[in-house]
Order: sequence, then structure tokens, then C-alpha cells
Amino acid sequence: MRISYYFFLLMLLEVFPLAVDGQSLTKQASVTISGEVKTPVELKVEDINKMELTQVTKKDKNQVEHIYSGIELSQLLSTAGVALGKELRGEHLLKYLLIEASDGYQVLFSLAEADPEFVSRKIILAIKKDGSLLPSDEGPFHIIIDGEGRGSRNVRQVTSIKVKFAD
Ligand SMILES: Nc1nc2c(c(=O)[nH]1)N[C@H]1C(S)=C(S)[C@@H](COP(=O)(O)O)O[C@H]1N2
Ligand SMILES: [Mo]
Repeated sequence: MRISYYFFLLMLLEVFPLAVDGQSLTKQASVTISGEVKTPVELKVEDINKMELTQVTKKDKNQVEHIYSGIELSQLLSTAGVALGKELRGEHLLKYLLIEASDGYQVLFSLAEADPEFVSRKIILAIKKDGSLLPSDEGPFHIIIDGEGRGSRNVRQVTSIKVKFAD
């Protein structure tokens, strides 16, 4: 009895703080948009959740389709004052987006690829999958590209988006 009591206490100490940490980690986590922007921004999951969300479907490796919801990259970039649409011309076409993840993984998109006036295929920074916040191995922020055949640019656990000039 005594042993199982200690075991129970140990379980509470081990499991409960972990569960709390998981939730607060998602709450505290943020994504930054910086570099060639008017105003750098740092957004939390709840900030993005208040914005207009767009849905993109993607099949997983077992061919099961999932509905991801998130903010379109173009909208996200406009919160930082990045020039898009008619203003995206001339030297601005030399800009690219460097997407960085917590494991050091990096991928880039040309800025024009994220502008719906150039490319109608949507790219979102997803915060939800099938209606729930993303699991920690994917999120809290996950780039999802509509209809892209290869999975490698769907960056999981995004921490920052940097707007840069190719020179
Ligand atoms: N952060 C991060 N995202 C990543 C990767 C990675 O190594 N780190 N690998 C990419 C590659 S190469 C693929 S094929 C897909 C795999 O996603 P899946 O495990 O959800 O199928 O994730 C992409 N996103
Ligand atoms: Mo991959």
C-alpha cells in the first residue's frame, strides 16, 4: 500500500506539471515576422485565432485528409506592413521569406509566391488541424501549402518568418 501511495504521488508530480506545461507552452509560444518589414510583429496562437482563418486540406502519409486552419501568409505579412499587391514590383520582387523552425529546419518562398495577386494557390500558417489546436510535434505553428506534391516545404513548429532581400 505504502509503495503504491508513493508511486501515485510520484505520478502526480511527474504527469501533472507536464500536462500544465504543454498547455502553457502553446499559450506562450509565438511566431515573429521581421527583417524587411515596416513593423516587426510577434504573434501568439490566440492573436492568430482572432484573425480571419482560411482552411487548406492536406493528406497525411496514410492518405487521410485533414483540414488545417490558419492565417494566409499574405495577411500575416500585411500585419507587419510588408508591401504586397500593386506595390510588389521592381526591387521588391527580389524579396524572399525565410521560414525557420525550432529544430533549425529552414525553407524559403519568394515573396511573390505568398501574394494572391501572383499565385492563387494558398499558403497558410496553420494553428489548427481538424478543429483543434495543433499537437506539439506539428505546432503550434505549421506552414501548409495548398496542393503542393512534396511535403518538404510544409514546415512544422515554425518560430520565425524573416523577409529578406536576395542580392
Ligand atoms: N520543422 C520541420 N518541419 C519539417 C521537416 C523538418 O525536418 N523539420 N521536414 C519536412 C519534410 S522533408 C517533410 S517530407 C514533411 C513531413 O511531414 P509529415 O511528417 O507530417 O508527413 O515535413 C516537413 N517539415
Ligand atoms: Mo521529406
